[in-house]
Amino acid sequence: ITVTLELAKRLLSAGEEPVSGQQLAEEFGISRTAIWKHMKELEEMGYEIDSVRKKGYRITKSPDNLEAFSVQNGLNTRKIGNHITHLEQCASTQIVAHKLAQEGAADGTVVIAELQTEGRGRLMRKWDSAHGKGIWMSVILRPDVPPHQAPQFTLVAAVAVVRAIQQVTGLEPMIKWPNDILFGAKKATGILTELQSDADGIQALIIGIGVNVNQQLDDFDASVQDIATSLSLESGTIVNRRELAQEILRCLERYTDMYIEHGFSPLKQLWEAHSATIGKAVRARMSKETLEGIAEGITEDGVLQLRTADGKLHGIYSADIELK
Ligand code: BTX
Repeated sequence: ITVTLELAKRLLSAGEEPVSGQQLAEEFGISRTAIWKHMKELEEMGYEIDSVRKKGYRITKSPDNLEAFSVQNGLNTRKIGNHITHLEQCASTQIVAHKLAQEGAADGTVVIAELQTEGRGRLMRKWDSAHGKGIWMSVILRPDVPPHQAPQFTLVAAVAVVRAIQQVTGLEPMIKWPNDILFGAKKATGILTELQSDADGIQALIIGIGVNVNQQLDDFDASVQDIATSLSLESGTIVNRRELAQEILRCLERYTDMYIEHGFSPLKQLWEAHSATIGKAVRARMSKETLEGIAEGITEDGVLQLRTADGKLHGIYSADIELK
């Protein structure tokens, strides 16, 4: 299987240009018949291959998977996605990414899984991650910022994901503070930022992004069918996960760079432009109390400003928000 995938990688990197069977046979040190057999295997895996007589082979269409090399092909980022670990299945990409980060994985390393058996949300809640239907990925960043700025990365990531969804699908999702991306009242994406830090500051940020892409209603766990939606349900078409994953990585690089260089102000504006929360009457459930009021905005630190009926302005650092 590895040789087969290496061949796919080789052909994809040649783009439109066919590569001859003879040349591939020489490069891989195998016979032309073996090359031909690998091509048949690629076709079974969902690749469409054009074999041009005398000239060679060319991939005209890749299957909808998130193999490292197919996500990297044409990605054109500086660092995010330079290293990608793609897994058919894992408990949670967050767990894998934490481990890789501890072992010294480079800034911008990405972990992607086709299936998560124990995908997680905030506060140890579950994230339903159907096989091959979504983008379940964790991105390791090593920004040189103090730990108290970590929560802002959730907001930056939300802007990146919304812009990528708009770009690839034309849909217009909204952001609900701090980490949900919605269509109407239904959640299409969750973002979870976790931190590895020590006395010297942030060692690594692990940004977990879960996007419901091609689920139909019955692909969701019964417990979330009423509150979840997917890009396919919203658009009525099948969305190319690879293109979307690539665009998310590009946007994540663009907006985290912007944040590190220029601070939160330009991102605050972008965030507010896509916000489903600002100006709305909301209920904020926190661990100790629940407040109701109007969400007036977010501060430069990403803290939600909630004005209660008695006129007081409250800074909300962490809560579940319900739109009333
Ligand atoms: P959250 O705590 O804000 O949301 C979790 C809640 O969302 C659940 O309690 C459930 O009600 C609902 N929910 C669960 N699964 C889905 C779903 N597929 N679609 C819509 N609603 C759902 C949000 O946490 C952060 C989720 C991050 C997920 C990514 S996936 C890649 C990475 N790995 C991992 O384990 N988590 C992150």
